[in-house]
Amino acid sequence: MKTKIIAQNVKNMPWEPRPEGNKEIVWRYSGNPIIGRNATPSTARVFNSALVPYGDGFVGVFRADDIYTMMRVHLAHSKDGINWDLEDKPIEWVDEEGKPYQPFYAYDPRLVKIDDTYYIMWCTSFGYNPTIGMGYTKDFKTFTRLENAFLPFNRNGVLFPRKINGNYVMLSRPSDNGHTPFGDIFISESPDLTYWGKHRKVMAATDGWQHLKIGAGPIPIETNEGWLMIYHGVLHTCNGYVYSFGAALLDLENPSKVLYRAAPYMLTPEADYETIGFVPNVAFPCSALVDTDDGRIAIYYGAADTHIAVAFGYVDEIIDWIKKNSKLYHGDDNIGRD
Ligand code: BMA
Repeated sequence: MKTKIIAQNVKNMPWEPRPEGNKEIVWRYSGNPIIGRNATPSTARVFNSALVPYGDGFVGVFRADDIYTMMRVHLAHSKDGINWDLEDKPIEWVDEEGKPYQPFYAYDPRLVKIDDTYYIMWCTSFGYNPTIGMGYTKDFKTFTRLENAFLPFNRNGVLFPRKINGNYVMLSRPSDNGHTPFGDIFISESPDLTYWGKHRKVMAATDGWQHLKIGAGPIPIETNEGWLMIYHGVLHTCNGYVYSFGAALLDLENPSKVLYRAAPYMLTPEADYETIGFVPNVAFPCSALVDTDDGRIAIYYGAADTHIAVAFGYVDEIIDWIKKNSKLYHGDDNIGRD
């Protein structure tokens, strides 16, 4: 392996080798979708979700829309990363004094381990408007909410897995209250996860599969080539939005700077479980596992707002592919604040 990866190592990776003759940069797991409709009595659909290695298996925070079509986040455990035990009740949050503090709704969670703490970001309701909710757990039993990171309207808050130049760093996508018809990726810093500032623009929606809006996906993966950022991009068709995903490399010390950005998508909805469902044509990645020894990667994505699916690849190949197909757009070259 050429690339050096600094991330939470996954030994017992869920994995399937590239099918013979497959030339795509990432390939779909043949057992997709791994979880879907009516997984528990209270949950109708389980999709955009995040997980990390934990103990001798995995733990995850899963987006589930319930039988009233409310957006919730539930805890789930797995031995192999493929078969999941999903709790029927949503995660119950407390505030920093230990008093119950439940969000009105919660969706599209991300999950990252920093030191001995697991941080969860999600799209939360703040005065019934969406913004980035944050909290942490050390044991997946008690979940403590922190201050909401940003003012409404915002979505797709993704914390980096370590401080950079002394500060926590978070990607986000300022938006509006509906099915937002715009959106670029921004980055903010905080010394303490309470006060956020030094906001910069990372990159903008451009053309083709990512012409309408973009949003960060899994926790960025640190490599010697830069931060590997997998993100979703949206195309507006006459039949609605199509969510694909692609990848870019961000500067290690200044991740508001895009080094390379692949022009084509990595994956666009093609399989039935991506094109048919509650919201057809959605592939929405929120999480990735990596084996830092051999660079295998498993990308978890929500499919058609109905199921969870997995795609596999190699970090080495993805980085080569990004560089070979890179096209930087106006706004990617660290204009920061203009
Ligand atoms: C976005 C979010 C995602 C969803 C996507 C497609 O705005 O709400 O949770 O997967 O739309 O419906």
